[in-house]
Amino acid sequence: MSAVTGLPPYDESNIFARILRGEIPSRRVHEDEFAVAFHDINPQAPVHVLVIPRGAYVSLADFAASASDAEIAGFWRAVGRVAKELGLEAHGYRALTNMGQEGGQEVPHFHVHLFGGRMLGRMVP
Ligand code: IU
Repeated sequence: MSAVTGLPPYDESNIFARILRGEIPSRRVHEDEFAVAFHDINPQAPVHVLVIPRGAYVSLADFAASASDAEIAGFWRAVGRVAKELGLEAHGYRALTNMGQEGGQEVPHFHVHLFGGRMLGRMVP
């Protein structure tokens, strides 16, 4: 277990690592030096996109603790840019990350969900 995340160390065979390497196809909507974004395979809203850093970080906790300032800035700029490119800014959207077991994280590569395209429900745990 990682002291930082409470999750196992980064696993290079996780599904998003394989998507990053192009071993598994994805419907990419954006890619740059720091981030890649693609449509979620099980969308929960008319627009449901995942934005992931290119770096190998298990979770938000790992990313916040270990990524460089340039990676952090570049990643979050990409999140905002993707939302804008998808036309979500006009009506609003939700950015969300699940962290660890109790946070409901399933894929152990840090990712931010972008939801939009309809009126979203209230955020309740
Ligand atoms: P979570 O925050 O780790 O729970 O979200 C994982 C997401 O990854 C979830 O919404 C899945 O539908 C999505 N996903 C995907 O887009 N492609 C895949 O091959 C797999 C999961 I596995």
